[in-house]
Amino acid sequence: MAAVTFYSKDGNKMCEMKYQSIPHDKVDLTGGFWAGRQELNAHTTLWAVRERFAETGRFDAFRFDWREGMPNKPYLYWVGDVEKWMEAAAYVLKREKDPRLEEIIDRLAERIERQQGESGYYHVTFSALAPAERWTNRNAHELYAAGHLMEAGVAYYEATGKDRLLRCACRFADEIERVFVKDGEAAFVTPGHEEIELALVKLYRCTGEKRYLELSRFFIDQRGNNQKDRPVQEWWNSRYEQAHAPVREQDTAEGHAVRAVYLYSGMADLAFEYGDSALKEACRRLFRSIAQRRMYVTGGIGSCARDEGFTIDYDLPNLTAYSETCAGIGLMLFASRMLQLEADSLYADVAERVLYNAFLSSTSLDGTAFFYENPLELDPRLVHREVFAKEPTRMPSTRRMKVFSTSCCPPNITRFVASVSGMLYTIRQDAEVLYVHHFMDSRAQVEVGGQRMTVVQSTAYPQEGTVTLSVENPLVKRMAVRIPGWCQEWMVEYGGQTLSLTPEKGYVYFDCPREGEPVTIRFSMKPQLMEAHPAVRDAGGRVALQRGPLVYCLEGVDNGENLRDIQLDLSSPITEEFDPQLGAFVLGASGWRKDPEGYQGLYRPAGLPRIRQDLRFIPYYAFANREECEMIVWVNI
Ligand code: FUB
Ligand code: ZN
Repeated sequence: MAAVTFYSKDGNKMCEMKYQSIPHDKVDLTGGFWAGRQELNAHTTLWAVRERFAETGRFDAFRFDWREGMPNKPYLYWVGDVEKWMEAAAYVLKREKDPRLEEIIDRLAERIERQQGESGYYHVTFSALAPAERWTNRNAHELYAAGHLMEAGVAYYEATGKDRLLRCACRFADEIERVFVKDGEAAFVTPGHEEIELALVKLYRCTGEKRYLELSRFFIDQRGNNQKDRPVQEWWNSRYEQAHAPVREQDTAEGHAVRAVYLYSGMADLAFEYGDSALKEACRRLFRSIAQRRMYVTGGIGSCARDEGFTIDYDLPNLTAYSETCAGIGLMLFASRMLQLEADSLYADVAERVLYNAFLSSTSLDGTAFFYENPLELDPRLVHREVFAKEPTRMPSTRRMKVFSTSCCPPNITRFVASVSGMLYTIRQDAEVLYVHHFMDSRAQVEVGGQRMTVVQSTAYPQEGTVTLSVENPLVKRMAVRIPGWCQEWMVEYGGQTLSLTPEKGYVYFDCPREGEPVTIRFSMKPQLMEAHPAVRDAGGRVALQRGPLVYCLEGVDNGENLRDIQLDLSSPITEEFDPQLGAFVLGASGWRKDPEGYQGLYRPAGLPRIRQDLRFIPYYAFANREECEMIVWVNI
């Protein structure tokens, strides 16, 4: 049996078994839920983000002609926002030609090349407005923007074969190597906001230039390990940027959540490339710190708005949940990389939880507006309150917005949706096993030893739990299919028989089906009540409803005011009804609430009869698409 050719030459040298993702451009989404989302993303979301970015001056910033007194002063993150958009556009271009997109990117690439000058340095704020301040401020996002330039350059080259943007990225990487490694000229050693670490690995895999991989390792090894780096803000300690200890010694996910998961993704990449077991172990601990103690039932992470960060174990407040969209995306990136280090369904279970809940909720159903924060409870009365205190507790927005002043999330969403099919499969290094991590109606081309096998998934997941897998030209010995952590009943059928299988670390293994003889997997989608660990204060005495991977919520528009007062009747049957407008099942149940009649004031003796109420649950991802109203995930019992 031929082995898989790994991304890097070193990948094949490792003694521990490794797994490689089947890239998104080899996995076409052919129908169903995700093909629809990708279509909306390519034709609506990508352009909506482009228009908002144009209106707010983000594209013009690349002209370097902003002067004091003009509107739209270029801000530090802007270059990264546009570079993420370019990456998204490149992924769309991989699937369909669009000269308009190429024109936009080609123009930007020409400008970048021209403005880079001799040095290769590039940043819309510092190159044009404050050249003397280059590399003086660790929190200035220069390396973050460089990372996004690298990701965009690689994506555009792979989509079109045009290498101008990629060459710009390489020249910048060379300059960064000079400044940080060779000359040590910068006022700091590691970036305040991680991103460049994982981007340099991509640049290395694309160009084969080992110096880029080593530069990534330099930044990872130096974090929390040198005297020159200072906390990025005086009032934050070094946990904020994950520099409280050398990365191999870190046990808990700390600080700014987006920074953290971008770092951990880079660490996992390096563990893969170098076979670094200490890094891999640190990644395993950090992933479990998130998944087992610091993640919402929706998969959202980073519960505190003040520093956009993690706090302590089980501190997962609902109303003030931050759960930034980019943090959810970063967690999925981290999870996908962990699946290249070991076949454990924990990673895909977490990625799926984020994908169908905290990530999907970020985008309006029409694809044009976005949540930055994804809370688990909303009360417009609190969000809009006018109080005397200067800074009352921050409440997440009740409505999605078209653009933000810090608009990192929208382009991140569009690049992620455009490349989501890259999460579906990994193949074991010895090409013996193909792993199926996620279920989307799709057709994948898997290359093994110069030959090609096709894997077709037919499914209406996540609405229905049946997945049919067929293989053309089988080249692997076995397949391994994830049994989702939420699934209590499942079966695998082949050749008219139900196979007797026992999951190993969440996967069932069976012989690769012969051509023309599909395997059918059936997951029971029966709605389930979920409860949280007793230490999660805001879920105490409450349950959440889940059907398949989708977490549900109650909205005021269906269920009236004061959702916190509602009590679910656990003995009531849960009904399922397909709602064509939502494209999803809505769930019905019965409960009670206090009768508001008869209150003289705030309080009265308890024990008066409650009134019955029919309850209507919708998928969490669909909340806030109708009128502004309350929303709640964890419901009293
Ligand atoms: O700093 C760039 C982006 O802005 C971060 O990733 C987000 O969390 C927000 O702080
Ligand atoms: Zn964001």
